[in-house]
Amino acid sequence: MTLKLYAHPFSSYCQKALTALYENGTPFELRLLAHDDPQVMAEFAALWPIKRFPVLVDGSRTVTEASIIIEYLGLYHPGPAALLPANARAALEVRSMDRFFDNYISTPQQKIVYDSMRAEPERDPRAVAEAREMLDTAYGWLDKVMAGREWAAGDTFSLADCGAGPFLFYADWTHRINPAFEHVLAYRKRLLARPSFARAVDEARPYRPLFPLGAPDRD
Ligand SMILES: N[C@@H](CCC(=O)N[C@@H](CS)C(=O)NCC(=O)O)C(=O)O
Repeated sequence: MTLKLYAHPFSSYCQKALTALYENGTPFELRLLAHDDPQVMAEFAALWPIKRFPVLVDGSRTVTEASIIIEYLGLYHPGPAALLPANARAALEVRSMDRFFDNYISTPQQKIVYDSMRAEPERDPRAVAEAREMLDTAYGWLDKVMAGREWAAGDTFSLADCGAGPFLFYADWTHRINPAFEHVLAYRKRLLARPSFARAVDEARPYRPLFPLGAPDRD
């Protein structure tokens, strides 16, 4: 039975799951979440009332949360690239970096973007300032870590890199990475050159005008 991914190509969390699927050449059907397709939107809402995407459907099983989708794929549809090491101690480092990118890069980045989409009186400048501060702190911490690593958890591309690609991509568009953080910038470049993530970025190009802060003319 074909795997179905309810997703949108411009979404960072969907790109995280897509990168994992592309790393392993895993076949799937994209159920494109588009407001002019009420059938897909209704299927999605019925599957996951929380309405956050991506969502993976494998037969009668519904899998939510990008990290869990990637772990699920490794367990039930493994390919040549193990995105989570079999060794539990090595896996802990991968999961720890995955949490870092999710909580301290993506979460503040989304906060800034979502705030910009609100009407002026509903905006929260203090929360936005804190989110920008968090991004600067996170970039600084990551710069030290990446000084000695090729990929997020070491020498091998992993689950953590699947999230790092889209999250650093949009974080830099949202709150520019200071050029002094050369290791973060070099890592972001390596991610953009990785064929799996490069494909996700290319597929999302037509949607760049949707970026609420205005997409920069790069990447
Ligand atoms: N914790 C979820 C987060 C997913 C998420 O925030 N997805 C965004 C798209 S990038 C979304 O569903 N946005 C819709 C909304 O906020 O209403 C995961 O890891 O998959």
